[in-house]
Amino acid sequence: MNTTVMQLPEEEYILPGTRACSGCGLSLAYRYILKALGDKAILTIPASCLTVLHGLYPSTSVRLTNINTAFATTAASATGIVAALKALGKTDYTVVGIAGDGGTFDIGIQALSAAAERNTDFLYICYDNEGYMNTGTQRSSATPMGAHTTTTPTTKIEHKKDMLAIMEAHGIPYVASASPAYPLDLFDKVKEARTIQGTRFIQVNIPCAPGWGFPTEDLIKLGKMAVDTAMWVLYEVKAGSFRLTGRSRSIARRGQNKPVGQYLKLQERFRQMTPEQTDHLQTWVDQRWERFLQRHQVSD
Ligand SMILES: Cc1ncc(C[n+]2csc(CCOP(=O)(O)OP(=O)(O)O)c2C)c(N)n1
Ligand code: SF4
Repeated sequence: MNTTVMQLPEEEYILPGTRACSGCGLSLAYRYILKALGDKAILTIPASCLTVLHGLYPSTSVRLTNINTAFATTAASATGIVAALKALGKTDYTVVGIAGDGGTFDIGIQALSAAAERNTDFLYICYDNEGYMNTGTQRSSATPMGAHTTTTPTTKIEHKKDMLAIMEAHGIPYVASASPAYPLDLFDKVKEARTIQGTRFIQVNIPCAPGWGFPTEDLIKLGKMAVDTAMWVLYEVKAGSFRLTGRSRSIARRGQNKPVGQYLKLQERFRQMTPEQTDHLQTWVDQRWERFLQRHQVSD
């Protein structure tokens, strides 16, 4: 699939006026995710910025059926919805669990791993703003090394957990990374995932102005710089076959990643990083990129 802007559905599923911050990367990503899902989707969402975006009962800003579930239970809740639809003989719905990185990498991982191990027929989307943003920017295991958060006041020491690799290791049929800075790539991946049976996992990078410390108008610049520096790599693994996609694919073919320092300097959260920490992060990124390149060449 290579959808063009002109081919995007005109239907909007987010109504004007939400409770998300202005310039929220999640709002933008969600708009394209819902366009790709269409109206035959049932969502289940735990406590997060996304429940805030959806609004307070009895009003909502989203035109799809949604269950607000407990923090640890997104994938368990999705499993229940899948079973209920099966019992009712309804086969035309896509069941979608959507959670933040805290609700995925940390507190929701047990239910998610269990559902993936059973190859439950649902799509799980992790929107990864690299912290517990809804409750005031605490660190999660998705927070990158060197970032200041309210629970890492002298910066985080550990590197970001590789959740995509963990999900791939479950042997599920579809795993992909995406970014709202590349909305057509994101749209195509969600559309592709819809057509596949079994557990599908997509992780979307979400630049978050208040949590990361950048001016709201720089949202797309941040998303693009994350990919240009390989802090975020666009790829998919379909039925075990790996390929870089979009901008990451172009860089692999005829380009070079920008130094991570260019990405770090755009954000307040990295202000305390020492030159040694930056070098350390660059080495980590370079080694990871090299592994991606090797997989890409083997599969290309
Ligand atoms: C069991 C439980 N613990 C803590 C909370 C409080 N809480 C609500 S949202 C949230 C942060 C969610 O972080 P994440 O999943 O990364 O989503 P984001 O807020 O970044 O969108 C927390 C800690 C809760 N609702 N339930
Ligand atoms: S804190 Fe970040 S992710 Fe959450 S609504 Fe605000 S901009 Fe969006």
